[in-house]
Amino acid sequence: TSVIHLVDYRAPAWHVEHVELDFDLGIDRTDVVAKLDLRRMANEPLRLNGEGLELLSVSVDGRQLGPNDYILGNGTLEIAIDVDRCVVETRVGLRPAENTALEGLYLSGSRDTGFLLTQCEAEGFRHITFFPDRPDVLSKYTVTLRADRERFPVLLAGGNPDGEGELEGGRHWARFVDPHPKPSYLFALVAGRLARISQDYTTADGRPVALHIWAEADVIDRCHYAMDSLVRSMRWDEETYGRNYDLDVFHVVATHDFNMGAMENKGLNIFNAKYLLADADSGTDDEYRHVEAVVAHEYFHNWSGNRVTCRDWFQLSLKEGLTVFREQSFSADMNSAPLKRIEDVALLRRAQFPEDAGPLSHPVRPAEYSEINNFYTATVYEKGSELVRMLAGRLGKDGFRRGMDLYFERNDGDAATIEDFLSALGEANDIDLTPYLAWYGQAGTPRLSASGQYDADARRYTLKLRQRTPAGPGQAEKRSLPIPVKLALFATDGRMLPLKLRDGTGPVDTELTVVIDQAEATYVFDDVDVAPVPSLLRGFSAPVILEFDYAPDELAVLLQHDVDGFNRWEAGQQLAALAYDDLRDGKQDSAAVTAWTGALATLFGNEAIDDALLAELLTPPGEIELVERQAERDPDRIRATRKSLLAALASRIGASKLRQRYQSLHARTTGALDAQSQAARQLKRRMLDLIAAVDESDARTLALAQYNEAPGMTDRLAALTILATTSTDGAAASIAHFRERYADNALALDKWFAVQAQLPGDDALARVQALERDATFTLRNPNRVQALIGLFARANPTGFHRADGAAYRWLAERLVTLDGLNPQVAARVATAFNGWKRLEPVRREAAHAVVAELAGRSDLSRDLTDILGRVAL
Ligand code: DPP
Ligand code: ZN
Repeated sequence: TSVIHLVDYRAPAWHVEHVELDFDLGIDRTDVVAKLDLRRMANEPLRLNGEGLELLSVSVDGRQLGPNDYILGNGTLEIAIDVDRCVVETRVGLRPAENTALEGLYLSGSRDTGFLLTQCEAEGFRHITFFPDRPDVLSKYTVTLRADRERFPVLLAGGNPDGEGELEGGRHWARFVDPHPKPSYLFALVAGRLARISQDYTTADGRPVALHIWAEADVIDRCHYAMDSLVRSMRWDEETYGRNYDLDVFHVVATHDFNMGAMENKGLNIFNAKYLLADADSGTDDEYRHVEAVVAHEYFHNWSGNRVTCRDWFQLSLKEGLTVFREQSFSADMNSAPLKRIEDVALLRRAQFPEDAGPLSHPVRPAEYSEINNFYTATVYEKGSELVRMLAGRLGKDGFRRGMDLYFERNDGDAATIEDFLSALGEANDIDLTPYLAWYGQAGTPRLSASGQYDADARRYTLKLRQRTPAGPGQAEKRSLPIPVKLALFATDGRMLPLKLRDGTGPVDTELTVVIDQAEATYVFDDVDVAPVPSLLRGFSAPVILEFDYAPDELAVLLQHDVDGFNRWEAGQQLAALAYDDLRDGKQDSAAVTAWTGALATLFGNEAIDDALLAELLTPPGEIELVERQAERDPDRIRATRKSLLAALASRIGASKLRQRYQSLHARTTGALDAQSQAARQLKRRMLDLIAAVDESDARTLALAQYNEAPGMTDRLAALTILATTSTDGAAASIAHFRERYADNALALDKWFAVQAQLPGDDALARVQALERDATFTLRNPNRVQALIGLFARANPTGFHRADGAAYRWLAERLVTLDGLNPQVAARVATAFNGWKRLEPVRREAAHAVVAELAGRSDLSRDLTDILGRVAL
């Protein structure tokens, strides 16, 4: 397979100023006529990308070409042209119903009732027509759709509507004009029977906009929360960044068949139903928050991605990291900022740190790729967002806004690079941000080691910081990066100490940020009147792993007193990890175990603490994060040790107190969506988990009642999970009931698969195999595949990593079948093998055999081959 390198970038040889697309739509057969208005930029033949297209005709300036007038092959149509401007017209045939890869034009749902839609990012447009399918070719689009009126009553494309009418034979047409030049990956169309909800909106700069959310009739009533989120997102972007929407209509469409979460096509966002539908009966609290976040994310792309797009796919994080950052800030403003930070960092640690520690590790801006679809990763998205957060922190609120204004102004209507972004932010503030470029080019999670020394006589505290990034694929030597470390010093009684940094400028405060940009740095604080406990990397000020040799009682001080909500939680996580290590080594009553359980027992009795924060504090790191801390992983041992950690906490608090708290929360449980009600449900769920750790049968009794009385999905699913994890037999009736009750609700059924896919232990594989035989399971639906196979492989360590390797062999078989249907989804599931090298020897050997065998095959897609090739190295 060919590898594409960032250093080989060359500007496009031809621009497409304007494109006219004409679709004659049908499920089995769609014809596409594309008329490209071309302008030469370099002395090269015209090369258009095209894959899987049946070429029917091609003409240049009205002259039909014969097969000897062009070269067709290897995914390109090459035409030698000797003028500088011309119009090339191609006519191609497509077969949407046969498209199981869900890239290009395809059918969602059944032949009788489903609808047609497109997915073009990253390189799907070349499956629709011949085109220079690269993000730095920006064109104005005019799109005409024609179809049978009865079968396809709704016709949508991006841009503003520009006429519609009747045709002969029961057919009709609709035209759309997009005045904003855009790259081909932002093209979209939708055609079929869809219902809608609508709302009028007026932008801050006075433009009336019609907002429409479309979905199949049976789910349209579940789109109201998405509409509400959309309106709040639009206002927020006006208020926070001064960005207004720029078309007369904005469409959002829900589909059950989608490879990604959602897609920001200009004026026509398309969503995986999972991130658009939300109703109290079938959506959990988490899902409401996800809908709010993803609706905002895709809307925010209209500026960070669409108006200013990426020069090439290496710059993907330019739009994704930035948009995730914008989305996270929005969610923090809508909900609780510290809780949002905890959630985001937990995700980074669960998804990005492991990715960056294995063979699939890559920089936020990769230097090379063979299949770009495999770079829609946690690194590009979540770590990319952390980099923007560091820059925003460096510039401050007003400075960051100034920089963003300049970035949008300079690059509007253009395709930009990470350098363009940094230079706009920097120049608007007279600050040189180029040192931060190194973060974009260097993979791996930096380790920041810190040590402190207090000199009581001199009343001086000396803090030493050292940084080091481990070697990774293709990068043996790592450089030092600028790492902002926000810090404070606490006295053991919880007082924050004034910080008088020697040689520091700035006023004396209780919190400050130092930036270490060398391998080592030393900071001296004067007039420190007691030996302090440092609170470092507050708010998670940089995406690094902090190593500081805290004594358990020092962490307990921070857990009790830190006013930075994130660091308070973090102190608890660190302390829990120390307690975990002790329990693993058989030290039941160690200082760490006592300090962790003791501090939490005290917080548990503190009425002032918010229910949601308490629930987070009472949750130790998950199995996946704990796995990352071990040199050689044995999932069974990790699970057992984590269970005893929970048991130690539960018995320290006391079963009766847990039960009491559970009952009082349960008594006031409603299905309401306000923050307090959600927090109560979350804490209740923690109570149930903790009760289960000391008294499974009591937990089951409570869970069964909770399942039966649940006012909504959050309580119902939490109860089902407890029932199923504490006793699979005892849960059979509830599992059957759930299956029956939600038989017609695809997203709820996904949860039914997901709960069972994650049940631990040796029976897990057999259970998953039985679930594959359920009438509703299909490899053709990405959500269903992720719910069962994806979660089993990624989120069920004891089940997937069976010592006999049976689950590895089973997954390999499924990957091959899945690859024949949908390469993108197969490749994503295959990333579950990323960590195989750090398994204990027996499992490692079993995984290796499977990975090597798969990687040696020559009949797999480029997507899957790329992942396997890198994982096997
Ligand atoms: N649709 C994906 C996202 O918004 C890729 N652009 O992140
Ligand atoms: Zn995005």
